[in-house]
Amino acid sequence: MTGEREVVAAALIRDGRLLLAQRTRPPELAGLWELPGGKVEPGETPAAAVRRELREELGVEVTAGERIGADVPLHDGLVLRAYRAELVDGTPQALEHAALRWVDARELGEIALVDNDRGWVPELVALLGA
Ligand code: 9L3
Ligand code: MG
Repeated sequence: MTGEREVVAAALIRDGRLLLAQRTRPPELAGLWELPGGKVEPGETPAAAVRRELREELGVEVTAGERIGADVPLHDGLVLRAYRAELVDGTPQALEHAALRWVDARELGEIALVDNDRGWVPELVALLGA
């Protein structure tokens, strides 16, 4: 086996707020909030995966921008990486999540994030311009 499989997570920021999505699964993550995203498919670029995942999960068109924060090693040789995203078309809807929330820097510090996304909070707060 060569290489790791990547999971992308999108930092979609608008008017000083970050979009968070509340997971429904697996049971141990249900109810916790995350940056939306998912696994990069074989042969797919991370940027294309950001666009596809946000289309599937939120029903929006985005462009994927620069990486932010550190790599997060997951189970099974997966690595989680965060990318900025710009909304191009549509209004985010919770198509695969329990709910969505636009949070400011203060709210981001208080909400129950999935553990894997917690390390990005300082970078995200900086982007939110708190
Ligand atoms: N994951 C963690 N933080 C995130 C995302 C999008 C994903 N912001 C983890 C949860 C799963 C794995 O990555 O263990 C695959 O994600 P998904 O396909 O279940 O969304
Ligand atoms: Mg997902």
